[in-house]
Amino acid sequence: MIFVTSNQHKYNEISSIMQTGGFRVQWRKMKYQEIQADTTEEISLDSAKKLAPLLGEEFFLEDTGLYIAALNGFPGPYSSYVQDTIGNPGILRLMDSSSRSAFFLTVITFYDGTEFHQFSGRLDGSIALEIAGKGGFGYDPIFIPEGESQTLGQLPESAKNSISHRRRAVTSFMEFLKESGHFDSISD
Ligand code: ITT
Repeated sequence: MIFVTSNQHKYNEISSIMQTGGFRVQWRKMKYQEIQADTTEEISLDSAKKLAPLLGEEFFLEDTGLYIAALNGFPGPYSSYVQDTIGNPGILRLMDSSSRSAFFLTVITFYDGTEFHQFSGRLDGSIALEIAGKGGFGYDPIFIPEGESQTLGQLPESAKNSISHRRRAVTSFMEFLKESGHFDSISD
């Protein structure tokens, strides 16, 4: 199963999760242009539609956003730009000390050679008061998952992969693949 992303961390997480589910992932390292849209679903679908004629075979990609309630969902679909510009210190400066709830949303779009299918996964939590941890990537050092006291940057990779937004999206994706017979298992 081909996974298109420019981000090594995403590839590592996805391949490790899918490997446990019995799927082999092939990394197609590509940076593609993303539209600026209101939702992560639209961005993910638009990117897949543009790549489908270029790749001409089955593949999937995913778009992820961090949605902060007190900032009306910002940075959401702008997560990539915001991470590259103001980064985690900038996000912390935008927040006051109360009302720090947030969630990550991952939307996978799978192209089966004919049609597009979407699978999403959400992880609720809150924005930490300060940057903590060197693990993970992107917003992980400022995000504390619900029920935890440490950021995703402090938790071991295996803990992130067992609860994450990406894990949840991938789980529905793998169920779909198994049910629909799109099988590309390690044992082929
Ligand atoms: P591709 O589009 O090439 O797949 P990207 O890094 O641009 O890679 P996204 O647009 O999906 O990926 O990511 C938006 C931003 O959110 C980006 O700055 C990421 O670092 C960050 N991000 C994505 N997944 C994350 C996660 O699990 N934990 C923390 N930050 C994450």
